[in-house]
Amino acid sequence: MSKLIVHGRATSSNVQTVMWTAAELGLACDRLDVGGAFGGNDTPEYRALNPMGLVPTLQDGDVTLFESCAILRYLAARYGGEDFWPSDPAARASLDQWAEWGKGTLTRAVIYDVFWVLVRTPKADRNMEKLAADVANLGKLIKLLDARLGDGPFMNGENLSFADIVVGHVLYRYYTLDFERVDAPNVAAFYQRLTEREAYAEHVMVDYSSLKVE
Ligand SMILES: N[C@@H](CCC(=O)N[C@@H](CS)C(=O)NCC(=O)O)C(=O)O
Repeated sequence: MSKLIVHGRATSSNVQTVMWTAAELGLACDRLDVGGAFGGNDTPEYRALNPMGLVPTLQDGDVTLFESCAILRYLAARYGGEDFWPSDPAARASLDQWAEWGKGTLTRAVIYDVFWVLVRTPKADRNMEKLAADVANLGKLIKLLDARLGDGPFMNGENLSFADIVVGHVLYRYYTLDFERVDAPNVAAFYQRLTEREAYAEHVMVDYSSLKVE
């Protein structure tokens, strides 16, 4: 098996999804700094790999893919074991519904509604009224996740699965941003378990201060 190549800067949460997955699956991987201040994602060569000009892009031998969650599912299906990517369609779908929710609903609420405002929007341009409503909505989502997680340890029981990656990758930002969080002991315990994993610490707990604008 050839080494994976991931194009994308370490500060991108979508790149983090892919890097964390590769590390959990024990896959050797070279990450290339592309996007953001590094640029390089708008060249014809890069667009031939990823027509959107976004990061991440994965190259695995002859396979080239964009969209972080499509990459995650590909790596999981190709290299993951039964716990990480259940072969039974019903068992997998019951996790996948939460993965889909993690990407489409929770990630949006954390990254676009809160992170972008508090980190990537100049103070003078922040709409604090909208932020308050979005934080309240995020609190409701976190409560739903809290109920789903129960006492864990992971969404599929004893071992990590692809769904934990999609849901868990945004929790580092959720817990390190400066805003008032709801009481959600199961989510807090889940996050604590993730922070104890080497792959999460290395690829997800990445300092994002270089993205901050005042
Ligand atoms: N739906 C895509 C979104 C990709 C995306 O928006 N990537 C951002 C970084 S998180 C990006 O490429 N931004 C431009 C840049 O970094 O130059 C995915 O999940 O891969």
